[in-house]
Amino acid sequence: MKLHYKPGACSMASHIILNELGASFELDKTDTETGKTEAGEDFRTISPNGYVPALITDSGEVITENPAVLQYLADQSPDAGLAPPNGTLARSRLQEALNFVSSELHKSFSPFFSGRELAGDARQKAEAGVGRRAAHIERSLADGRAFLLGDTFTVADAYAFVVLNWAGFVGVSLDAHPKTQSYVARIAARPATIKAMVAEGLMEQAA
Ligand SMILES: N[C@@H](CCC(=O)N[C@@H](CS)C(=O)NCC(=O)O)C(=O)O
Repeated sequence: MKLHYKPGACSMASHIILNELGASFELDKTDTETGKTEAGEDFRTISPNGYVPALITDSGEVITENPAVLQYLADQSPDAGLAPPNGTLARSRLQEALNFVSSELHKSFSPFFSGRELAGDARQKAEAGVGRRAAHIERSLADGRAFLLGDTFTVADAYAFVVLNWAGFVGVSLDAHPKTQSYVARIAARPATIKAMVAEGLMEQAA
């Protein structure tokens, strides 16, 4: 398999999951602005929408969209338990969480990455948008569960982690959401997460 990724972008969720699975994979650092892959290909000929992640399967299929890529990876190794079995209520809960992260939490960060200066009212509005979505994560963790679906880490947690981790990067405080802060720290400490962050150049390997 090959993962087209951009350092620290949402594609890091799939990178974390590939590490969690101990899968054999290649990485291709892809510049979504120039549209060039690390291997020098035109990324739009691989994935016409031009954004990451794009996963190339061993049979050469291209899978895009975070919820689809993440579930595909989990389903390759069902024994790893990174997604509940298809057809169960728990699987619907996973899809509910993935879709929330994708269409609500992830997109609430869009104003910070638009390339335009974000200040004053516009910034306040954007921060409030992130805060409302973080409040939903906080409510999901209210019963003391370690992860979004309960006590088991799933692909939705990898995706939620990557997006929530952007808060620090764009200077949005999560102090009003202490369970969410602990959740982010818990996932940041997983060996698969550390490995992905080191490989993407976001942190240094501990001595
Ligand atoms: N709907 C897509 C959105 C992916 C997305 O927003 N990717 C961002 C990085 S987090 C990207 O590649 N942006 C560059 C661009 O849109 O040109 C998904 O869920 O996979």
